[in-house]
Amino acid sequence: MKRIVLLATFAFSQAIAVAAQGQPAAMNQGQMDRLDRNRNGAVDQSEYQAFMTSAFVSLDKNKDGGLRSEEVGQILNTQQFAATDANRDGKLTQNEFLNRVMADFKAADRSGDGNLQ
Ligand SMILES: [Ca+2]
Ligand SMILES: [Ca+2]
Ligand SMILES: [Ca+2]
Repeated sequence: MKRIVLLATFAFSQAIAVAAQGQPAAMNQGQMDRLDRNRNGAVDQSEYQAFMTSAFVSLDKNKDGGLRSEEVGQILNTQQFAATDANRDGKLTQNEFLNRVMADFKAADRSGDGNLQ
């Protein structure tokens, strides 16, 4: 069960990275490098959060401060959207989005040192 969650969240993060940068490839070393702003070879929580905050803004095409299913239809399926929409109002706020992706970060950080590498 835990393994399935990790795989799903990793795919989710990759999809966000691709969507934000408009490139038709999975998250690769070049994209990891872009997240790694201080070039220490690891992506820490603040780097990841900064990236995801900008991803939220670029995904919010109509600039209403929320993501509706049609805005993220290419990267989230119905189940993933529902899992992220904590208050079930059909819209992802920046808080809901960041809560989800930062939980993904912690899940992906298997060593628990606050860095992804
Ligand atoms: Ca870093
Ligand atoms: Ca929107
Ligand atoms: Ca919501």
